[in-house]
Order: sequence, then structure tokens, then C-alpha cells
Amino acid sequence: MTERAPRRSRLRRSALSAAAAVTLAAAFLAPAASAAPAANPAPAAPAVAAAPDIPVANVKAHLAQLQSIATANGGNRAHGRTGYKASIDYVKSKLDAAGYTTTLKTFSYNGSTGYNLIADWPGGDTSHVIMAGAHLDSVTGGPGINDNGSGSAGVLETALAVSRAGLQPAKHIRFGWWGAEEYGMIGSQNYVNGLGATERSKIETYLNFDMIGSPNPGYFTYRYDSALDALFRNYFAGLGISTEQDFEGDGRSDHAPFQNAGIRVGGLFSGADYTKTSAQAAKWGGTAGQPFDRCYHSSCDTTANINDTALDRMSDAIAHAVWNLAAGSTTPPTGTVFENTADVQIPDYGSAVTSDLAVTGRTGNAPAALQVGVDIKHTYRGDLVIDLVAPNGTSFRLKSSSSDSGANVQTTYTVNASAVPANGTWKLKVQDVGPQDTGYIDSWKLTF
Ligand code: DTR
Ligand code: CA
Ligand code: ZN
Ligand code: ZN
Repeated sequence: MTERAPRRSRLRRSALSAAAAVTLAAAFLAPAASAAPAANPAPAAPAVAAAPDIPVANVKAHLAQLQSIATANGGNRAHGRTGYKASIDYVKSKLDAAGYTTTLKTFSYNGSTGYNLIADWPGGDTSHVIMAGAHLDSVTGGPGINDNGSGSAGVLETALAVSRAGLQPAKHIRFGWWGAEEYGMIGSQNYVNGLGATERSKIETYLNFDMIGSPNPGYFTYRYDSALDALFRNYFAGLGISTEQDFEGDGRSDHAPFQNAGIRVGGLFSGADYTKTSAQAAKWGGTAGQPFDRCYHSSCDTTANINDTALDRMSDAIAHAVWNLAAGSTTPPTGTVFENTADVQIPDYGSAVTSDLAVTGRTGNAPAALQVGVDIKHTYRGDLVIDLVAPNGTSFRLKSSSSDSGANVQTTYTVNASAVPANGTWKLKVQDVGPQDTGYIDSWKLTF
């Protein structure tokens, strides 16, 4: 975004239809020690039937089929090659046999016909669609078993589990397998372009799974929507696994066309050609100093290039997300937004600055899933410490300093603020604790 002249702060109250599923657990941040226990605990979410375990042996069986297809078709499953069409035919045959309404959509790219496969599970409110997808194509240089047979197979087995369970969700469930992702998300972009405004507005969530079985696995969540990020983070926390937000995938997979169309996106990623740090190896296992997937986009991306444990856990997480998101109520709660767009300069390596937001018209305490949208422009976000300070002085740590050399902090945090009164002046407190690099608070908002 280009630099903007400082603008007068303004409050914007607008009803937002914040799509929320029943058990999207709030990603609560550790409130300051002074925080009182929740005075009005949020009402318990209605129970949701737990997703079944996804048998990793079934997922691996799909990978074995995709491997055989690649081997029989010149060693790859790339767009425009016979191995891709054979792959999509395999996936379609499994879904047709399981009772899905499948649609094979074609598109042209690079002089070849491309294929997207859409599979709708009959039932659910079709004005509220929960979608999960993965690209099925490989690069021309290899069979693409991790990239992205793993995501394709994990989504496929979840779809088959929905069928085995005879699931009757509140919301409509749809799955997609995309062509020509490796050429720049061509298939998924074609699908989104073809939706039209009405159909697009019905897709409440798109979940993307591109590489979920990396041999030296990481456990990364997509950070774009805090509730979906929290859903996966909390799921893995239940397994004793601390996930990290992915920062290498912006615009680099099939979530991007949906995101650019204004659809809420989330997903999981086990890592590609970046190197696992020693801190990551300490918490996730595997080998520090080595790539998450040393066969990324290579001929060695075969069925031997899969970590079964990661594939299993990620596939189970896909099912958990689909079950929980589709079970949600179909009348999403509305939200009220308070926003301050005044720019506040952050002194380099200096004292903290604050930006105020006066919240009025609320009753009682703030919600257990208070959404804190932050847009800070800064050339080295690792320097920044960010806190939310409630009107009664309770402080919530949103972000601590780190070695993250990336630029800007543009994300939404979810804070369990149910212990503090909602009305009053909230503050965003930001301090640059590292020398060099500077920036400013561009805007921030609270959604109740
Ligand atoms: N673009 C994907 C691989 C990839 C690289 N970084 C991310 C982050 C999130 C999802 C996917 C990826 C591909 O090569 O297919
Ligand atoms: Ca499993
Ligand atoms: Zn790839
Ligand atoms: Zn991929």
C-alpha cells in the first residue's frame, strides 16, 4: 500500500456478518497477570459431533495410486499431460462411488485443456458453503506426491469420511481439486472467476491444503483469518503440537484467488524448500538445517518423500475443520466495528506509542473472541511489541519481539476479553525495541 497522508481518526460502526462456526475456538492470548478471571464466561458452544479419525493408510493408498499414475505417464501428473487427467479421473471415480455430485470443469491454459473437479456433498444450507481444496497437478519434473498429492489425498479421504459417516451438516460441504496450480493457480482462479457474485457470496470459507506430508515436516497454519488460524492452532495444541503461522505462502497457492475475491481462507502447510530451524526441530522433531521438503519440485517427490505422521495429523485436522465449520449455525452473528485510521509514528528503538479507540453502546463485558485487526507498516516486524490495553487497564499481549525480519504486521488477533467491560477507551500500544527500522500504526479496529 502506498504511503498515505495522516487522516482524521473516525469511528465506523457497521454491522458485519462475521461468519462463525459453532466451535471455532477463540485464539485467546495470555491476558496480563492482572486480568481478573472471566466475570461472564462466554456461553458454551453447542456440542459438535467429533470428526472421525482419518485412516492414514487410506490416504497413503491414494498416494500410491497417484504414484502409479505418474509412473505410467512419463513420470509426472502435470497440467496438459496424460498423468493429470488420469489423476482427476481417479479422484472423480472415488467420489462418484461415494455419492457426491461431481462436476468436471475444463479450462484452457498454455494450449492445453485443464481440469478442475468440484464435488458437492448433497444437503446442508447451500447459501452457506464450507469448501476445502487442493491442487492435484504436479510439476513436469516429478510425480508431485507431496506437492500436492498429499493435500489432494487428505482432502479426498476427508470427503470419503463425510460419506462414510452419512454426515448431515448444517452448512453445505464442497470440495475442489485444482489444475495448473504450478503455473500460477490457473485452475482455482478460473473457478473463482466463473462463480459470479451470488455464488461467490455463498462460499463462507475456503480451506487450502498444499503440501501436508513433507518429509522433514513443519506444522504451519494460514494466518489470514484469526478464527480459522485458531481452529487449526487449537486442534494441534490438543495434540501437544505448537503450530506456527506461515509467511512463505502469501499468494503462492490456491487460497489466493478465493482470498482476493473476499472469501475467508485458512489452511495448513508442512513446509517446502525453506530450512527448518533448530528451534523448530526442537518442537517438531526432524532435522534442523535441512529443508522441510528436499524433493520440492523434484523427481524424488515420490511416495518415499512423505512423513506419515505429519500426513496423518494434517488429514485428521482437515476432517476436524470440515466437521466443525459445517456444523455451525447458518445465521452468522453480526459484529460491530470500531476503527481508528489515524497514523501514529513509532519511534525507532524508543518508547511505546498508543492509539485510542473509544467504544460506546456496548453492554456488559467484551466478547471471548474479540477480533483485533491491526495494520502496522514497518520494515522489520520482529522489532515490534504490540499490546491491547482494555479500558480498565488490563493488558493483552498480541505480539512479542522476535527475529522475524519480515515487513508489516497486517493480521487479526482474537482475544479473550470476556473479563473486561466493553465500553470505554481501548488502546493499541506499540513499541519498537530494536535499533534501525521504523514504521507507523496505519489503522486498527475492534470487532465485537
Ligand atoms: N506454492 C506451492 C508450495 C508452497 C510454497 N509455500 C507455500 C505456503 C503455503 C502453501 C503452499 C506453499 C506449490 O509449489 O505448489
Ligand atoms: Ca489419522
Ligand atoms: Zn509446487
Ligand atoms: Zn503445491
